[in-house]
Amino acid sequence: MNPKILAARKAAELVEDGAIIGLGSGTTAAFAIDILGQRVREGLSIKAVASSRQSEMLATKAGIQLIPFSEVLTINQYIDGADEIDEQMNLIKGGGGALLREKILAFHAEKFIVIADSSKLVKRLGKFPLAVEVIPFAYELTAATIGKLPCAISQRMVDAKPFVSDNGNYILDCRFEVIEDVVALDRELKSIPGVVETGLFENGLVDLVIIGDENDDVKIHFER
Ligand code: A5P
Repeated sequence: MNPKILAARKAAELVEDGAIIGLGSGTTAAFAIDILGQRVREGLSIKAVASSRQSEMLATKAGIQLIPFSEVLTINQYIDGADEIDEQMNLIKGGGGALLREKILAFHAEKFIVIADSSKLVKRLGKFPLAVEVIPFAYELTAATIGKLPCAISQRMVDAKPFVSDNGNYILDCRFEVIEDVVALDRELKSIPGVVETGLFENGLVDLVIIGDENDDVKIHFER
């Protein structure tokens, strides 16, 4: 079976009746939304908030009730994928461009459950380009300053036009190859005016990492 489905299923099994769930973005999170939808049709009662317009649409299609943030007192579990997971359980996220909303949900969740296939496990972060969300105003200046860091930087494009996030911002993909200090780099990038958020999720945000592999095995790699 697809290892992403194995991880998504395991996470969906942890969801209990009455929970408020944060829905992540990307292909692995989409499997989780689909499986949660099946559980809802079988009688599970949950409410949800989503980290992207795409996931909102998937949740609606799956029959999961979405609620406005004004009604959210707590997010019991936030379930989302990752692009890279290092040995300390720091993450790179944002391959789908939803990093800002994802980080907001991960930060406020009681439990952040990361689901992925084993290809996402790396010794150190950095091969996957780090997404940095920037305000369109003067983004050329913002990009030039980020470009002074040891990374290859490119603006994310779709059909030869700038990719625009759900928040109306641009994404700069920064390939560092190796990120020595996750917290320091996140802080340094966010000290540049115009940078809204980075795809670096430090391990303090993460509570559980579930990995599916090619041998149909699913393992919990980290539990806080
Ligand atoms: C979306 O912005 C991302 O953070 C995704 O969670 C990440 O890119 C993982 O995506 P897949 O589950 O599609 O591999």
